[in-house]
Amino acid sequence: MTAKIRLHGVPLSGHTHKVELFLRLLGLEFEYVNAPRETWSSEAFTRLNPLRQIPVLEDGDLVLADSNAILVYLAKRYDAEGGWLPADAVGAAQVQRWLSISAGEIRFGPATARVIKLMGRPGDLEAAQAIARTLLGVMEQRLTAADWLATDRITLADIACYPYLACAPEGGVDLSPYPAVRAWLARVEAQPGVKPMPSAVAA
Ligand SMILES: N[C@@H](CCC(=O)N[C@@H](CS)C(=O)NCC(=O)O)C(=O)O
Repeated sequence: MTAKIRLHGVPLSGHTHKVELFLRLLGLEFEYVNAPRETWSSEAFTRLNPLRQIPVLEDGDLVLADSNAILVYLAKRYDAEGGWLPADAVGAAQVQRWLSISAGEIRFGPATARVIKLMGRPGDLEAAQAIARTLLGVMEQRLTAADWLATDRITLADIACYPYLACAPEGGVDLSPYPAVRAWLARVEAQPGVKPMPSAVAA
C-alpha cells in the first residue's frame, strides 16, 4: 500500500500551489495540511523545515521541503512514463533552467511584487515589477514559438512557473502585453484536474 502523502502549505502560496497542482495532475491522493504563517516558527513545523518555509511534503518517512525539489521527487517517484521530467540531456537541462528561473526571476519578480503590493511586505516594488517584465518578455518569445516552456509537451517547467505568473497582476504586473504568456496560462489551466491559482483579492 502506498504511504499517505501530506502537503503542508496555504492556498495563497504559489510555492504550495505548484505542488498541489502536480499532485492533482499525477492523480495522487493527498491530505492538505493547512499551515498558516503563525505556525512556521513552531517547534513542530521547524522540525519539518528548519528554514521555516512552506511547502513541505511528507510521503511515508520522507519529509521534503522546497517546492521544486518536491516536484522533482514526485516526478521521479510517481511518473512512470518520465514525461514530466525528461531523462535526455537537453530535455532535463531545459526543465532545470526553468526550475531555476522559478526560484530566481519569478521569486524575485512577480512573487515579490505581489507580497509587497498585496500583503504590505517591505521591499522595492518597482524593482520587482521590472524583473517581472524582463522575464515576461523572454517568456513571450519562447511561447510565441512553442506551446510549452522546456520541451514540446507540458513538463515540470510549466508547473513550477505557472502560479506566480497567473497571479502577477496582483503585484501590479500587467499581462495584457503578453498574449502568448496568457495563452500558455490558459493551456496549463485546461489540463485535467488543474485548479487555477486562487486570487488573493477575492479571498
Ligand atoms: N525555495 C522555497 C521557497 C518557499 C517560500 O519562500 N515560501 C514562502 C511562502 S510562499 C515562505 O514560506 N516564506 C517564509 C516567510 O515569509 O517567512 C520553495 O520553493 O519552496
